[in-house]
Amino acid sequence: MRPTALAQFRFPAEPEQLEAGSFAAEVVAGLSATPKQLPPKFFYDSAGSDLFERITALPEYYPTRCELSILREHAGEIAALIPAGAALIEFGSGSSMKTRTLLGAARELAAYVPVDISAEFLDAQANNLRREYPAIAMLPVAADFGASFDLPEAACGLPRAGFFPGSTIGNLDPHEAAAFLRQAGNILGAGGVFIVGVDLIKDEDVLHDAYNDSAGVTAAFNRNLLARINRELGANFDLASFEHHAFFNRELRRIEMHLASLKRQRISVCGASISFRAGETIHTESSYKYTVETFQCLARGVGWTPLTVWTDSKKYFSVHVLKFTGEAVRRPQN
Ligand code: SAH
Ligand code: AVI
Repeated sequence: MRPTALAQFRFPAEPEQLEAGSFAAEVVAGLSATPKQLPPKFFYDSAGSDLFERITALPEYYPTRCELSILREHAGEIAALIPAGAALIEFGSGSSMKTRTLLGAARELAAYVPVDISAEFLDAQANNLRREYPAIAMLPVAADFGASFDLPEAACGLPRAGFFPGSTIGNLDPHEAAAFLRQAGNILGAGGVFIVGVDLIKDEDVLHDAYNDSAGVTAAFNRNLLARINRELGANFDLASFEHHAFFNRELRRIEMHLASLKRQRISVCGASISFRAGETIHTESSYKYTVETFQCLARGVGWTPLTVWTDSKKYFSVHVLKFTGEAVRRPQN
């Protein structure tokens, strides 16, 4: 448990006394809202990152296999788009498993900057990558890619290319996705190339099964959020009394994940008392699905010109190559 979390646990605070933007403040605000919701970025502590890795290997979870097949098929073309001596900046890098297809092909890459919110997991992955690719400077950044963050100094003067696989962009609401793409344009600069993986709308049974796997790993990933709140904020969630729900919301074109309370109950977290009706849910994640056209339209709206798009043989997943043709506004330190 981190010292700040321990302090909050020992000295229950009024919600307004919690540090703005902190895990504690966002959790209390999300659980006090109607309907209850928590940002999906909080899934990813070390345990959550491990569980996500297990999800990627599940037979039902097609996105990882489909995207990898596209990246393997087009690794040479993608590598050719990355300027010599560039820094490759990846947003939400996780285990960097897919990036290895590019690191192997882009021989003249100077640096790799994996950006991830899961700090311990990120550090461990960076150490593995240093051993595997000694010629590339590994410059991990533990940060929320939705907020502004500084690039490591060693990457500042280099040309840049961006990578955002996994359809992690689908975990952002469309207005957040647009704001994120705009900010990525500022980071990558005028003419910068961005490779973005985006999951496609498809048969609803395929979508449903991907988020309701028979081994229950996605359910454990979802519940880990409550376990993390217990661990770090001293809350008293009884995990067995919350059920994993995941379904496709056709109107909004998104999978929604929820945790549903199986009974009427009250929990306490950071001095706040949160009551649940039987059946009431916490909305923990949306995973938006796009068509090639709806994603390109979103990107165009914030200054990106689509150059190429590839899909896998089943047309389940897409990998887009975008070029920033909007006006870049660079922060002084970057
Ligand atoms: N890119 C990998 C991992 C995808 S899982 C792949 O395609 O397999 C999503 C990753 O994004 C996780 O590693 C998670 O820790 C990270 N992440 C999610 N929200 C984030 C945020 N707001 N800021 C930084 N990293 C985030
Ligand atoms: C990281 N992200 C794109 C995954 C997704 O499919 O939305 C996270 C995930 N949630 C449940 N399973 C996987």
